Amino acid sequence: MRRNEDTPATLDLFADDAPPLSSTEQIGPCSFVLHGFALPLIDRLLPALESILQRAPFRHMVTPGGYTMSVGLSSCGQFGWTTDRSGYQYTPTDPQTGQPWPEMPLAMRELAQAAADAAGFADFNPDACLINRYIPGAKMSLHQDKDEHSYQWPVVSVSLGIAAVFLFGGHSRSDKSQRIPLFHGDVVVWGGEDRLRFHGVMPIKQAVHPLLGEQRINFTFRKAR
Ligand code: MD3
Ligand code: FE
Repeated sequence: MRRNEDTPATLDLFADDAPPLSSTEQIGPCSFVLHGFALPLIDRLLPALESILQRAPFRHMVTPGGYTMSVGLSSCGQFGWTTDRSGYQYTPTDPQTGQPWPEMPLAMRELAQAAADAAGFADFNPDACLINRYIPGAKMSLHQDKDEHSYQWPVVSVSLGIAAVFLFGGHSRSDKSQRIPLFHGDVVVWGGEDRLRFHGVMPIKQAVHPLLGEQRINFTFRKAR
């Protein structure tokens, strides 16, 4: 079976074009896809996610330009990423409850550190994890991640649930983007000269994942301060 746009996004381990269950693919000078890297931790990650969402449910934030994001957002860790009409910022509390963001669960911190290590970035200690929820049709337009105090640390992203096509662009918005399919359990590490590259997510295709249903969840670990 070929994995194409119309194929349900359950990972076919026997497809001719399937990545090996666990392997590293270099997609930029300082960027690596660690295929399946999160799978051994999945039994710890899903309950951790549930408990975060009880205290900080997904919400659709408004951009400074007045658009409501199609992606639902939550956060955990010392800082959470937020947007409203006044701009983007990392905040120590959830603006919806006034409470601190839920703590970053150990399984999540360990995963982010291990992935950064595996990609050659030692001592990554994220203080923020943005949690994005995509339902079919949701997308993220090309942008740069520029709200962190320092760009010396990598960003680690974990994909769970239905598949996505990630757009990995260049240093100008108009540079051509590579399309990189991301599946349940894939982890991507971006650092060094790739840290400020434009990136986005194509509209998510309808599919059902056996564990997560009709959704894609993405964790993005960062050092905000
Ligand atoms: C490449 N999220 O939340 S994670 C975001 O799949 C975001 O939800 C996407 O872009 C998602 O800001 C992609 C991957 C990612 C995050 C940061 C990057 C890729 C990056 C920074 C530089 C280059
Ligand atoms: Fe981003």
